[in-house]
Amino acid sequence: MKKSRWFIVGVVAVIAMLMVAGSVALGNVEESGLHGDINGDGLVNSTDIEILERVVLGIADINGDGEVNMGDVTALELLIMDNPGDANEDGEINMGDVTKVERIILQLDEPTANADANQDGSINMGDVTYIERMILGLV
Ligand SMILES: [Ca+2]
Ligand SMILES: [Ca+2]
Ligand SMILES: [Ca+2]
Ligand SMILES: [Ca+2]
Repeated sequence: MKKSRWFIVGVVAVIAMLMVAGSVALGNVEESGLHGDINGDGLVNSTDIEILERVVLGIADINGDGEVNMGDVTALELLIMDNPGDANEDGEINMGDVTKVERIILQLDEPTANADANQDGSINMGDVTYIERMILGLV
């Protein structure tokens, strides 16, 4: 009776040790996952680099030439600039742009490409009205 109880204690101890060892191993995998194991297969290798490249290129390769470089910065700048009505070029069309166009008309600010909201070639009250209509969703 005494012997079998010690046997059970021994087995429980071994199982406990295995569980601890297992969780430590899992902890290591999770740790590596935080540092480059993008597909979560427990390895940090060229597959993860490929996935990361695909994600980065998908988001950041603005001009679609397969590389992320200064060309994409320029392309993104052009995209932002080619947004008639976004006079202050912050990526949004709102009352800030109305104010910006008014300031340009009053010659307080330098004209910006996007200030010609209605794209008729001049920056005037027509563009203020146009941006207000854009904000209201009328155009
Ligand atoms: Ca991996
Ligand atoms: Ca590119
Ligand atoms: Ca704006
Ligand atoms: Ca105009």
